[in-house]
Amino acid sequence: MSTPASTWTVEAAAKILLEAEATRTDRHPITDDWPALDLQTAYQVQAALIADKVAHGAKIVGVKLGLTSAAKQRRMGISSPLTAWLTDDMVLEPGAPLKINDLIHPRVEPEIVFVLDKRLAGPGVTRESALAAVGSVYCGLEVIDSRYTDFKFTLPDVVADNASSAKFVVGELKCDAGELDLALEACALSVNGNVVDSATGAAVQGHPAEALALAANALAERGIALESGWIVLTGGMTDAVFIEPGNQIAAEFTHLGSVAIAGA
Ligand code: 0L1
Ligand code: MG
Repeated sequence: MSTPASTWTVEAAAKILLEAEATRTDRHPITDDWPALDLQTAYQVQAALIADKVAHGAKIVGVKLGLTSAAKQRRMGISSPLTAWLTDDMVLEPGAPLKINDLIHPRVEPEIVFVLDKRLAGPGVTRESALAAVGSVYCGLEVIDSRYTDFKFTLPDVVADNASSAKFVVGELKCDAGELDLALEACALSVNGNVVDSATGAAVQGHPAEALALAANALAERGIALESGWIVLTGGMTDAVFIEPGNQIAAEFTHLGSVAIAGA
């Protein structure tokens, strides 16, 4: 039985999404029952959900951008990028297996990852000022696991769901962002050794530092700055691929090294 629209609140929506994650049960979009859920309220749901995780011991380690590439926007049918939170319990160490049964229907996507060595606060952040706050750059893989059936959602739904966040792994090769042309940095995504997709950093808003600037300026509208030491996932460069037990998903970059996840 669905909850009547009149009884929905930010806290109720956050609780339902947290339960879906904890019980590994997918559900229909919240906007099916609560059509009035707008973007601003969806970010409040996201904040409530993260506050609950922090209250239970999780630590914020950074932010992620979602839907920053045309490949991702086309697949999800949503043309606006969004921001969400990374917590320490999402970190997957390089080489650690991904336990598929801990998740609902995980997919994996390659990303360019920044680690900041300066605080970055909008508004007015540009690609150049964003890059000046970056300490190092890495390759990465994000595991997304929408709490919505078949990854079908509207923009407010996915924002409320912390942008389908589940896990992420950061590659071991540390690079200097100033020494690379990240728009030209190429990535080949493979499943069990077969390349299934490829992209360059230009796929991410023209340059991954544009995505970082976008995050800083968007978060500033909510009074939030990016802190020194934070990790920033700049968004999936290609469409995401499903991962199953026994599968190995790998991303090989031209200069940023390579990173892989094995499904167990
Ligand atoms: O990096 C991304 O674009 C993640 C988007 C999150 C939404 C999704 O694809 O489920
Ligand atoms: Mg992503």
